[in-house]
Amino acid sequence: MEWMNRRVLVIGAGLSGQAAVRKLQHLGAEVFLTDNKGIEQLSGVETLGLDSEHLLVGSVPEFAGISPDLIVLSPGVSPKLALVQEGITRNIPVWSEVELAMHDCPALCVGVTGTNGKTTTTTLIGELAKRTGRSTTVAGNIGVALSGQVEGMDDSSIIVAELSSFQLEFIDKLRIHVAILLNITPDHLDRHGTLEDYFQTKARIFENQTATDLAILNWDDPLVRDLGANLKSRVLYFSPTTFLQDGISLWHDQIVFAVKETKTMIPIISRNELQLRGAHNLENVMAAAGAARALGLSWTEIAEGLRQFKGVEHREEMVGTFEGILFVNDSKGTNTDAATKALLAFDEPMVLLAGGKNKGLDFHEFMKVVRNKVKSLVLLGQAADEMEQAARDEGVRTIIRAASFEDGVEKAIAEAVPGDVVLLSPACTSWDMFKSYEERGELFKELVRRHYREPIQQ
Ligand code: UMA
Repeated sequence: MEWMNRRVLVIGAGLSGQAAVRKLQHLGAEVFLTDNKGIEQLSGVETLGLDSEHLLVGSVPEFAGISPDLIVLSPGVSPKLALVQEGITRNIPVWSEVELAMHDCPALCVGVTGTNGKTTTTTLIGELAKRTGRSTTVAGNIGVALSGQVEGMDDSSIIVAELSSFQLEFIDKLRIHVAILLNITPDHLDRHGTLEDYFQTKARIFENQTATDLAILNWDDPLVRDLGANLKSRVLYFSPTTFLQDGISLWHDQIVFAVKETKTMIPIISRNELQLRGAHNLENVMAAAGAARALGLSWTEIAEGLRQFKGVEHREEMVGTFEGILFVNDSKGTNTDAATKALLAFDEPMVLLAGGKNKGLDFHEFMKVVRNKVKSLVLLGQAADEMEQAARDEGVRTIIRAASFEDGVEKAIAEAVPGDVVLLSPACTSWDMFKSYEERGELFKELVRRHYREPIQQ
């Protein structure tokens, strides 16, 4: 597209919208930015250099007053918005911010979508991709808008993009050379209406692939598996539950890559060598290994990268094993669903450190899992009373109250013996004691390390 003096309307002035504006300005387009929030609620827009004719925030602008040649949507903006509908009716192209980002970008693009595991898989592929020695950027739904990252890339660059269904909804020519669909379970149905619509939107990640591209699909998810028959690209399946004669799967405890035609089976790594735990992480590891192979790494190089990967910071992150006790930081487990997943990832006896500020959740179902998985529950923060009550109602046996975060960590350590796991997965936000879950996770790691460097004198 020739951009000079094209009128482009960007909707949503968050991370994506602001990055899109910058990219469009760089291309020479005339950019209009709108957001339903007022200027006082938006941060960073003042740095874009837009005058009042082009910065249209706090109310919905008249379509006719802008007459855009193109509309760029932030992922959080629903296509039902009247401005978008009007654009569609008038046959004006509507693009997702990721379409704009990758338009004319020569980099090789690895894209990861699915309901769960996207961030871990994207981060892991990013780490593996760096081992190729090529310039590698990780961006997208992971918290970094793609549009801000692509400048200066060439065909030796690699971009690893986490892609949500929202971002895939308005793609046009976006070509993902190595595209992964991890799994599909109901999510974001308020936006997509039906699971079918949500699934079809995610499947658009394969839409512009060619025969030389690669689709990596989860064999265990019937919806995802069936997609393989109709794709233009080559397909690589993975399965943590079924041995695949063609693809990446488990052979006893080994993750292996098998090719039926040549009757070969290459062991990649034993699952016991991975620092990532839980069946859900096997999916992520297998998909990432497949992508890394497509980037040209040897299986030995891939195994080394997998072995070293500690997970995404604050998400079931392995802090380390001290005196036989494994410490895990899952500070990002700010709701009961996330904390339940973390609990289910471990088979060892567990001490759970939980509590903080409740998001308005009921803890009873969560405490049923705690009763079955946890030997000692250490509670802290504003929600401790409520959590203790739910824990007692559900029959959790050992409940310990902590006066502070530091006290909680010490009490959790005191409860653990070699062979145990001490897990911080609060099921609550950090905002009663910290600025963010990151700050809480950092303190947890620091306190654990400090404890073992300088054991408390009795
Ligand atoms: N807005 C409007 N009109 C609307 C709706 C929103 O003006 O009808 C405005 C809001 O007032 C706000 C702006 O749009 O100012 C926010 O845009 P956004 O929601 O698209 O948020 P961004 O800051 O651009 O962040 C987005 C992704 N957010 C969403 O998809 C909701 C981020 O994913 C992503 O990291 C970022 O782009 C960079 O690519 C977050 C997310 O929650 C992590 N994703 C969902 C998920 O993972 O489940 C999909």
